[in-house]
This record gives sequence, structure tokens and C-alpha cells, in this order.
Amino acid sequence: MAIARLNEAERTAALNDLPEWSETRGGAAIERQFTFADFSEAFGFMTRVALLADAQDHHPEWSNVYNRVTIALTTHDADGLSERDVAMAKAIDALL
Ligand code: H2B
Repeated sequence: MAIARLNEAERTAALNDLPEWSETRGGAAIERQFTFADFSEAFGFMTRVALLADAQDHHPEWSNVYNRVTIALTTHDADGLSERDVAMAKAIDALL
């Protein structure tokens, strides 16, 4: 389903509420890096994010190296950043 891309002013406002996240891909995505004590904690976090993502039908682009997880959020259906990414970033932050 199509959803609107945020414009630059909307992206700036959204990022103000998400200080740990940075804009990437020329404003088409936001990204955050997480570091945990070990792989078990990192993977446990990823499991919780996966459940959240599937419940919201909005899925991260991510990578994991041992205790580090990098998450990029972008909306494929909008070909850029949307409110769905902002909501997901807030929900992910709330898991920590
Ligand atoms: N995840 C992300 N990140 N962007 C999307 O546009 C998207 C998604 N669309 N997960 C969903 C699935 C869509 O493909 C299904 C059909 O609802």
C-alpha cells in the first residue's frame, strides 16, 4: 500500500525526537547502531525487533556482527522515509 514520503522539514522534525538515529541515503533512510554485551544479548534484541516488525508489517534492513547490530529503516512502499519508519524507530528505542 502506498504511503507518503516525509519531506525535508518533516524529516528534520522527526529526527529531533530520535537523537540516536541519523539520516542516511540522502534522507531516504534512518540508521542506528547498537552495541550489546555479547552475541546472545544482540540476538535477543533482534528477536524482539523481528516480532515488532512483523506485527507492524514494517521490516528493518539490518546487520549483526557479534555484539553489534545496525538497523536501517526505510519504507519500500514510499521509496523513502515515512511515518512508519519514525514509529518503528520509537518502538525499537522503547525496547532498550
Ligand atoms: N517493510 C518496509 N521497510 N517497507 C515497506 O514498504 C514494507 C515493509 N512493506 N514490509 C510491507 C512489508 C509490504 O510489502 C507488505 C505487502 O505489507
